[in-house]
Amino acid sequence: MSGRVLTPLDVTKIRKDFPLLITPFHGKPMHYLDSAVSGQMPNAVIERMAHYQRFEHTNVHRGVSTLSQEATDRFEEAREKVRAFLHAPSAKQIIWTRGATEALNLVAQSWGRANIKEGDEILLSAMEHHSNIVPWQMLAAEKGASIKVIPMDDRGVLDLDALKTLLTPSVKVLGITHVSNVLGTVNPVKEIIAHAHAQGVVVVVDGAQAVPHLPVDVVDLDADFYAFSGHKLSGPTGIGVLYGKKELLEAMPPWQGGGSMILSVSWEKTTYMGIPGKFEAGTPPIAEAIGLGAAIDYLNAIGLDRIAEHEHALLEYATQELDKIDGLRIIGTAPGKASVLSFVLEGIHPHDVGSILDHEGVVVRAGHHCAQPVMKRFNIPATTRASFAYFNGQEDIDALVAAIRQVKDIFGADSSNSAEEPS
Ligand code: C6P
Repeated sequence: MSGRVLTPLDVTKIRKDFPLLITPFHGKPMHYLDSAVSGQMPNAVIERMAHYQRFEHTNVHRGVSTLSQEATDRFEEAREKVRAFLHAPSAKQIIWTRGATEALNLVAQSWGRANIKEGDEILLSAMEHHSNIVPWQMLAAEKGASIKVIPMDDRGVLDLDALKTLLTPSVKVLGITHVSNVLGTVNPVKEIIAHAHAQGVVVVVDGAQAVPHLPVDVVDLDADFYAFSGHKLSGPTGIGVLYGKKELLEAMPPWQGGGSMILSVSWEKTTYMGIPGKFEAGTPPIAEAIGLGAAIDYLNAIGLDRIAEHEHALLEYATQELDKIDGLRIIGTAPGKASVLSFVLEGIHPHDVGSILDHEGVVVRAGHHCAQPVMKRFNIPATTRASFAYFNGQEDIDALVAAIRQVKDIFGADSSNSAEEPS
């Protein structure tokens, strides 16, 4: 074991805010290394949501009751917290969605249907999550458009020269993940957006894996759209965000119809609210939005820069320790990665690795991570992925390394009994 990893955060203190993390798991200490699949919520978030449910709950933007007005105020305060978190110019540019997936579908269905036509091209990076592939494929099939892919090298670094060549006049939109959920690559989105804008191409950034790990300024990035999920940001499931540039959002048609998003409805004609209301049909996830606001307060109190520094130190330590294990190959070695560490063990299926780690109290994800084209690019069926958060410490990584060594002992030299990938 190496010496103590020096980081700016007091992990022992932070963990007291997470009952799950200090509760034994399979009779062993819990080592939660799966924040990329979903973060854990601190007590402050859980309690804020419970308080809303117990004492403040009703519907929002409906009626004149004091209760409704106060719930609306809390709901809109949460929107303002997201605005400040993303450094967006106006809270009107923050649209509530169910998650990153719904936010990306909103862009494809609303902006895409209005702006993509036959023969157009949609440019995506080779490391997109299915959420930033499938909505565009559906749109392309509907419109007779086509998809082109920006390649990456064996480290998981995008080929920016290829990007420049691919940015032809037929390209109308570029979808790019800020941070890869498999490789941990932090893409130079500001530079990529500048190249795209030089050709008049609209850029949709999938920020699902970025916002938990690095401060984001959508104005500085000049992103046209930026999407993320609350549950990867220490908030609850069921809430997500789409940020969009004002002029784009205003020009876009609504994508779902119903209550709340209208100004007036008659049999002859319906008129719609302005932004953000026109994109928020029906009763929204109110407690979840307020919970996300509480999560942002919690993270701000720790400090986003300190979180990034902490996770960087953990990632470096984990990389160094995993590199020492014979037969282990890290998938994704781009410089300046964020806190995701995918790996494969020679001759042992990632599902077997994940299961054995689980019994040792080490929670990781094994599979294709909803990024099958990335698996194909690296010619592997799956990876085991450890992902780090501000509540992880050196002991979590030491437990990971010890459990991987145990996997190797169990399988020994003979790995012929390794499981096949489930179909
Ligand atoms: N990735 C993972 O284990 P939703 O499901 O809408 O909250 O997030 C979708 C999504 C979009 N983009 C990226 C880059 C993501 O990583 C995810 C979710 C999880 O990697 C679950 S598949």
